[in-house]
Amino acid sequence: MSNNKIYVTRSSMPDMSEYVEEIASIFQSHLLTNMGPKHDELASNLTDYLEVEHISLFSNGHMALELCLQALSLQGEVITTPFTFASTTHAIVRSGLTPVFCDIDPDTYTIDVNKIEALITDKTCAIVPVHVYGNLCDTEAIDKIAKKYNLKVIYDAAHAFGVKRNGVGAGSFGDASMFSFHATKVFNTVEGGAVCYSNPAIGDKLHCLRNFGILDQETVSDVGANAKMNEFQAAMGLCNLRHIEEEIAKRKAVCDRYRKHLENKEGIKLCTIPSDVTHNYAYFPVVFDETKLGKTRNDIFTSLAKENIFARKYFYPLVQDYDCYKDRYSSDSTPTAKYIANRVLTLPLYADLPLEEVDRICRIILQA
Ligand code: T4K
Repeated sequence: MSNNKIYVTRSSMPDMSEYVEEIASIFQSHLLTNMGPKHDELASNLTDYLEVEHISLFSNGHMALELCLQALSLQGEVITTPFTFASTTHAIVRSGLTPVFCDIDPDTYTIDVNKIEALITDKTCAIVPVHVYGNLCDTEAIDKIAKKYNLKVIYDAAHAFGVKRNGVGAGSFGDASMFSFHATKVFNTVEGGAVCYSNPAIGDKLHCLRNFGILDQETVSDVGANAKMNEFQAAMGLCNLRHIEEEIAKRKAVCDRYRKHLENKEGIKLCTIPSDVTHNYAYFPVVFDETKLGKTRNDIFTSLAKENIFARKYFYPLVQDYDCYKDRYSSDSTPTAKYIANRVLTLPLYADLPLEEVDRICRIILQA
């Protein structure tokens, strides 16, 4: 057994010297936070990179999503999926809204657009779909439904940094999209997040909400929070953004290697990337069918862990089964999500994961 522990991911970081150079001016200016020059430079660079009209930066993705829901002054029910990280549902609930869970598509694991309309009531105000693993939702179908029923659409694009369909970036769909820049993401600012939108009025509200609802020194208009991205976070972002193409290319090489070993194997299902999509290779999810393999996902998880390889069951359990929600919801209402959550493993994936380790991981999986 190798003593080297391999985790599901490992944060990408610039050379220390690059970061030190980037933060030198912060030591001169003593401007550490509250939308300083690094923050503004990063916002501008990200607007260009993501090809979006407007962007607001936040201390983390969760606060970005939560404050975005508040900025849109929503009330009532929000249709979303349970196959996601805790943040998506928590942001809805913490904003005083009621999540209504829709099942997922069996191939992309994003919201099943054929099941949305049946969940719409006179209380529905919005849809919060998730581009899970960087797989884009069926944005066209969602758009049609939203227009028909006059609903807002806020995408949880936490995983979709840099993903495009037909050249259109993930930040351009719906009323707004939230990205996460957490340490575990394709692009990180240590912690961080953003909301992209085309209506500048959303930006005015977001800027106010992320800074305690303060409009100016003598006016507090909203019950806001503190969700500002600080200068050291922004500096990390400026460095990491310079290397983003190399980061994504290296991740692609890791994914290609996984595919070479695991594609077309009985009982093993991989996500396919549509030809019109430019992906970011954020995650490598694999669904294991125990009826064909004779082994469960948990058996494979354990076989890997015995070799110091720590894959993750993203996203198990489903949100409805969390202690804080299970009294109100049942995961039986979303059978496809339940099926996938019980069988999926996301395999280790990061830019500098040696390809020989990918070979070893696949050997263990195939032997199991
Ligand atoms: N929506 C969705 C769909 C999301 O997936 C997330 C976050 C959000 C919203 C909210 O965005 P943020 O508020 O986080 O910006 C991790 C991340 O903490 C979380 O950001 C992410 N989703 C989620 C899918 O994964 P955990 O609890 O699994 O993290 P943890 O600490 O177990 O880390 C996983 C592995 O990453 C570690 O084994 C090693 C590696 N790692 C971790 C950290 C913290 C590093 O290499 N460096 C690090 O600094 O949630």
